[in-house]
Amino acid sequence: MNNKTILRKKLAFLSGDEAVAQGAFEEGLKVAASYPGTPASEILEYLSRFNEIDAQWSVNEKVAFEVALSASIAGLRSLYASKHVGLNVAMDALMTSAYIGVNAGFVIVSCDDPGIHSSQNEQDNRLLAKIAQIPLIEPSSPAEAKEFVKTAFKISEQFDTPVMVRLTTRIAHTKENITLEARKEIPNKAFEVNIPKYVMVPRNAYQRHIELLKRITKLQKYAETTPLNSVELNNKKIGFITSSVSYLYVKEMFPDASFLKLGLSFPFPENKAKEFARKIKELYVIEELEPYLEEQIRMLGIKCKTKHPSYRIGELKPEFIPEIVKGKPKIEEPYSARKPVMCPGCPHRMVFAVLKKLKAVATGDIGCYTLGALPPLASLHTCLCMGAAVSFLEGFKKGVDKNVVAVIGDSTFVHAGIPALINLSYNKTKGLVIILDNSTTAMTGGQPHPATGLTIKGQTTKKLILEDVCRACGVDNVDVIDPYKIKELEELIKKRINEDALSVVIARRPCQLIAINKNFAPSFDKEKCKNCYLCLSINCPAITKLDDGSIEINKDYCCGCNLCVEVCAPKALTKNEKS
Ligand SMILES: Cc1ncc(C[n+]2csc(CCOP(=O)(O)OP(=O)(O)O)c2C)c(N)n1
Repeated sequence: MNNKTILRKKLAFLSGDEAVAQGAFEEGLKVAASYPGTPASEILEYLSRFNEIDAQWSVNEKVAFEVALSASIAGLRSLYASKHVGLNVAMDALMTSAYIGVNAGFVIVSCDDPGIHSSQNEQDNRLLAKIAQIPLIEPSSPAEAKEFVKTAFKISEQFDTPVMVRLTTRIAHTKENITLEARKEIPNKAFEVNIPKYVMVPRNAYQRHIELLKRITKLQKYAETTPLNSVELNNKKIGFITSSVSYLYVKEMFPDASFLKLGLSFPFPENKAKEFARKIKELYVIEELEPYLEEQIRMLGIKCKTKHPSYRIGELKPEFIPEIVKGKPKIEEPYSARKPVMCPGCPHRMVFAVLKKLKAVATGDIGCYTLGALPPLASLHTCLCMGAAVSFLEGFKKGVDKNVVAVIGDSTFVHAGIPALINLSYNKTKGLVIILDNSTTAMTGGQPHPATGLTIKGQTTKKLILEDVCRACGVDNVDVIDPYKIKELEELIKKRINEDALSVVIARRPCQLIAINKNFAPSFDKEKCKNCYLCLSINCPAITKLDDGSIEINKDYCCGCNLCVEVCAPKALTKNEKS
């Protein structure tokens, strides 16, 4: 898409992620780097459409952060985006980036996931901005996200600092009509050698720490006057200090109240908060997750009412606000989400069926295959963070004697599994790692990664050969197998799992969502069916048990992988050549 096409449209219905990307594009962004993760993935996907922007999926968030930061130092406006936990991976770079500062504007977009819709935890990254001592911008809506990201670039250049723009799932994925504007072409800045600024050896870093605190003092003054922090004086009997989507929730429930709405919440506008508090009879602080605003407000000695600690867990909802104001604890609602399940024909399914049969203990990782932990498969036994499956194998091998295996997806292996595999080899650990290679990052929507040989712009590039990587890491046996060949798969896993060697089995078959299977649903002979329910053991959503106890194959769901045919002992299910 080029700038002219966009201008003709004027208005577009954009999500918060897309609005951030659009704002950054209009503000002259040149380089963007990210690693997929919900709810942040759409930012880079949107940016990748623009010829003016060099957008890349990096191998992981640390590398993405460093690519974007270095482009800023080299003089180009740049942006890093990730989900909240992605920033943990980039934390080492983040902390010292505050010391180094920037050259051209550098914006960090963190998309947090209150309520844990699709994450391993629900950490509140506002705290990370404070720890790193970088300005924190909190939009409340997609339209604000677009405007605020522009201000973020200006703050970054004015104060020589990385700036964090923090969204949450509700803002990232809510859609709103957004006005599209022309892109500003911002000239690149020249890179000037400045060793005391850019080389963080102890003496320089000490000096830069002093500079960092001076910068925070200046930003503190800015926070008092910027329109990002706005006061709405209405009914002074009740007032709220709030930020992010919480502002909209409170406004909906208490439209006549007074507000101090914080769009720049670190550094905290202390005087503005004190002045607001003086005018308000009953003051409340409303925020999602951690008591981040609350702590800063209490430190100023401002009297305020805050939420019951039970609201630190999960998302806020508008209907919670009156309850919070009444000082009531949260009433947990029953969890009613759809039960997640691997897709029909998912190539991961049979690996877990085999591991279950072998009663293996599987250290697991993050991806679609984490669903192997759910019954009836229930054969993935740990999941901590990306890459941990491989390092966990090492610890488990020290305690659990036999039948231990690590399972990890291809994208996750490239992200964080490779150093852990080198560690296994270096520390002489023997054991089996299974790489579930479905040739995509399926969990987050099917993004390419280095082992797919494709870039985000759909161009072919050098393809990382996983077999070669494993051998180079010091693995003794590297086998590649099609996980649809169930018997061979079982034999191979049995052979390798307790061998006195370090082995990797690459179970390779593309994700069903990228390689549409044209096979037909199997034939089902009800007469032969013994209701033994072996077919249910592989947890395929196309197979259901009806109320009368009989089995039904839903031909609309079935993709014809025929894995159920393999497990059907009475041979009631048979391969079908036509529908
Ligand atoms: C630090 C971090 N970054 C990103 C994510 C988002 N995420 C979850 S699983 C996953 C990778 C899934 O791809 P793969 O390992 O190939 O498994 P698949 O889903 O394709 O089976 C990603 C990027 C995350 N949970 N944590």
